[in-house]
Amino acid sequence: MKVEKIVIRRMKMQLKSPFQTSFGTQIMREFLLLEAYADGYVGYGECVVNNAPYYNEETVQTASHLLKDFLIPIFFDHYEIKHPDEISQMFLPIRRNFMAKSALEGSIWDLYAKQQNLPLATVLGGTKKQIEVGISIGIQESLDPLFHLVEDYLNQGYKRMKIKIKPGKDVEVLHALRQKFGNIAMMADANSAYTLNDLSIFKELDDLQLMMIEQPLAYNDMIDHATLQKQIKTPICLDESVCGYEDAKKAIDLGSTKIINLKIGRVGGLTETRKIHDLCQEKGIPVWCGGMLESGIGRAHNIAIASLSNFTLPGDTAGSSRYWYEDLIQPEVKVDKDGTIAVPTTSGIGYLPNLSMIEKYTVIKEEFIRG
Ligand code: OSB
Ligand code: MG
Repeated sequence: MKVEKIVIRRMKMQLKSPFQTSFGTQIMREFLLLEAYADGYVGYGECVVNNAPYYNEETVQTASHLLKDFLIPIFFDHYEIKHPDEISQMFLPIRRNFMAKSALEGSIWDLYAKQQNLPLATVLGGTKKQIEVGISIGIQESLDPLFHLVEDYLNQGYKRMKIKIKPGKDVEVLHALRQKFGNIAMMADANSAYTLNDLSIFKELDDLQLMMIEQPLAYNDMIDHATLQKQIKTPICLDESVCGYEDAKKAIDLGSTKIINLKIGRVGGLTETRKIHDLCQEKGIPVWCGGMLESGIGRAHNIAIASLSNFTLPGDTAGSSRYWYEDLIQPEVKVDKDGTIAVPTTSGIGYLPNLSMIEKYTVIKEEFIRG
């Protein structure tokens, strides 16, 4: 495969409603879309960064710098590639910047699958025909709107409710949901808002039969999470702390995590995600696919990877309409009444780009042609 041209688009899309986590509130999504051109095919990738470095250290600016000045030149230096697995090898000398790397790799995976005339899910080794999905619900001002959201999402079929928490909005909120909705599948995501001094809060949460608690402690910690896990029954699920295969291995060996939320962008791409998936399968650690409020392009990549067999828990890949008035793909991602999304059976990501929508939400478009 010889890629002739890469296009980076800086995108700006407004969410239907603000999304609040313990690190802030988001209404505008600013991210990058990548297009890779070869032999009449176009591969699409999404760089799931934000305009501010609150979830991880990357931003739209740092990712476009890395892509333009390092990753695309390195990629173009290689005359031809046979398989997308080669890309993470090429990028090894560049430290971290996982979301930037993942975006370019993702566009090449889509391109590769299209050239093979196979679904991306299939070339990744996915076997499931549909994936089970839950939904991630942001922090709400009061209980009433939260009750309405949960009721609505349960009616839509979502298989588990993930409730964002922060100090002051935790035990009481989750307890109220248990009382109102009974035995629903429910978990919490703290996005690193607590420390080991909050042990009493985690002990109270232990009585609420949560499926898991996601990233309760520091974004880069593994030691304190292991200490905490020894003292609570609720399984800990790491998100922010796992930025690659080595992290996953260490976290599992230390006992810092019993479940892993896998995000393609956070770990540097599909190749790395699959390696972590295989490791977890070997070690008996279930995984599920997280989200970064993606457009349809990134969402389609999530659906493809979630078709692998050790994605045994419902993920955060909700339908397009949960986020967007209009999405960048056709058809939009739809969640069936039974809380599943059908894995596409057409080639590549399996959804067509909606070119007029992509143009509409493009702020800056830059082209890079192989020299
Ligand atoms: O921690 O999983 C997270 C969104 C942005 C940044 C971090 C997270 C999230 C979500 C939303 O929980 C997942 C989604 O619906 O895409
Ligand atoms: Mg999370």
